[in-house]
Amino acid sequence: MTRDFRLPRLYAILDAESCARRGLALLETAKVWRDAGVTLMQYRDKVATDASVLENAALLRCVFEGVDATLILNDRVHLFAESGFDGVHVGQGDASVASVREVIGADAVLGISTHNPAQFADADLLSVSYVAVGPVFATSTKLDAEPVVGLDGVRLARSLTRKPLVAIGGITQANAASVLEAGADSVAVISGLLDGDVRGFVAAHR
Ligand code: 3NM
Repeated sequence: MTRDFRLPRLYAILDAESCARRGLALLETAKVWRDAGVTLMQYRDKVATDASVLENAALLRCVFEGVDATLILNDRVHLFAESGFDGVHVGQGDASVASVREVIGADAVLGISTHNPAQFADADLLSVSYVAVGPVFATSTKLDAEPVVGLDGVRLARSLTRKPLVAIGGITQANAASVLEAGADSVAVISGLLDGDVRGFVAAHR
């Protein structure tokens, strides 16, 4: 499945804490997103135990069974094989990309977060499947977010990497088009999906 991985314009991030804060059940939210046409989803849970993450990963796989969707695990590289997911997404503070590749193998999808020009340029040389740039706009989802890079940051990242480019941070249905116009191939969204109209978002960026 991962060999012909293509980045859809909407990259949905199912963030457990963001769901819990809104009183939304994780699996029910995933089902709504699946039914709305989401085809790329990252499962992000910064606080749960490994056992709980694996349990949810198995359930999420069931939710997307029979759907041509790509499932990405946030961090927890050591759980990748057992998760049955298609890839992992790592941040700058995590293990080196080379060591992550060794664990997950050459065919798995691997994404990395970047926040400044040096990181955009460095990421172009790494064996990653895509580069994420952010935060594009202010976000209250990630408390330790780096400074906002803005649309100019997206343009700069686009000029510094040939990798597929994912933009993240404060993206909503209202501003997604401007982010894509700035050069992103895909927009990664948490709040904009939990608080917005997922079906409309998917339809607008098919
Ligand atoms: N990473 P929302 S910003 C998870 O800049 C994450 O790398 C970011 O959430 C980065 O769509 C962010 O609710 C939060 O703004 C995105």
